[in-house]
Amino acid sequence: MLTMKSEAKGLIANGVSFCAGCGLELAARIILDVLGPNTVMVIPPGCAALLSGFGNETVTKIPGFQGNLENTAAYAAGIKAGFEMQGRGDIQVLGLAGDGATVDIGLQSLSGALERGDKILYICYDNEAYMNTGIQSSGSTPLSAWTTTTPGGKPVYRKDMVGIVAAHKIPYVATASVGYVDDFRKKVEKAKAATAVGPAYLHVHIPCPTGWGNKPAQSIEVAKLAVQSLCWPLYEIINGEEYKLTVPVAKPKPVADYLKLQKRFAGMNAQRTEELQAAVEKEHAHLMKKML
Ligand SMILES: Cc1ncc(C[n+]2csc(CCOP(=O)(O)OP(=O)(O)O)c2C)c(N)n1
Ligand code: SF4
Ligand SMILES: [Mg+2]
Repeated sequence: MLTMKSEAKGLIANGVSFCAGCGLELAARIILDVLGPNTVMVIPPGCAALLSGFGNETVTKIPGFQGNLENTAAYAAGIKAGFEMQGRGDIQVLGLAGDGATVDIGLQSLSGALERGDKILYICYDNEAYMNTGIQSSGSTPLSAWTTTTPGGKPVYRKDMVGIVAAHKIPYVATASVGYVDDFRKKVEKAKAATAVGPAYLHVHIPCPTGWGNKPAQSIEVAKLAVQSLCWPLYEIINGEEYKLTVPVAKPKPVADYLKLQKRFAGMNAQRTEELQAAVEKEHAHLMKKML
């Protein structure tokens, strides 16, 4: 294969058209760097579809398939079954889907694959809304966040998607963040290994400057603050029962520090910020009771 000097070394070429400061681009580069070329990727509509490219051009140097919003996991499971029939079960099949495609619209398909024990790796990149179609609220949009469909701030709590997946008792589940790359890479490696036995699921938090209203240069700072303020705890769950915190936060920062870098929380007053702080602490305390 002829390689241009300017070409990216990884499995995603230069020139991909994500917005400046997009956490998804970094996440996708990390994921494919760890998984390697023996991978086939299924992507539903959403921002990750940019990896498929336009027309007859693509930035992704592995085989891939863009399906529907409803059934990423079903497509991935079918492709994996086909490879296994051909004696090529070593090929990693990755479903890379947004929060809307995972938490809401593709949930039924994902649940079926997890129940069946299909040996696929499913990664949800969570930008906390339907971004590609204009920032609509999803089941993963956090309490009080502005979106075009929650102009006064989201009035209800997000779904506990990681808890829903863990309830299927699959071999490996973890949260991750592009703000903690070493932790993220290790989890992709563990998830890859777990698919020798059954399904693996990662839920990675990715800042989206376009939808969150943070400065593109501050995306990594925002991702780190989500973890340090306990809004996005980093942990893993083995076989649905062994919980392990992978990035302990000794001195949590106020949730307000995380919110103030993002315009989507600009409409919050002091009372709502306090309510959110209390809700985050309560949820975190509940999670800590499950840790080993
Ligand atoms: C059943 C169905 N409903 C709506 C759409 C339109 N649509 C395409 S991409 C998208 C947004 C998906 O959001 P998410 O999965 O969170 O990915 P993101 O755009 O945030 O990357 C929507 C609603 C669709 N393709 N299929
Ligand atoms: S809208 Fe958000 S997730 Fe989509 S490409 Fe832009 S920054 Fe990335
Ligand atoms: Mg989304």
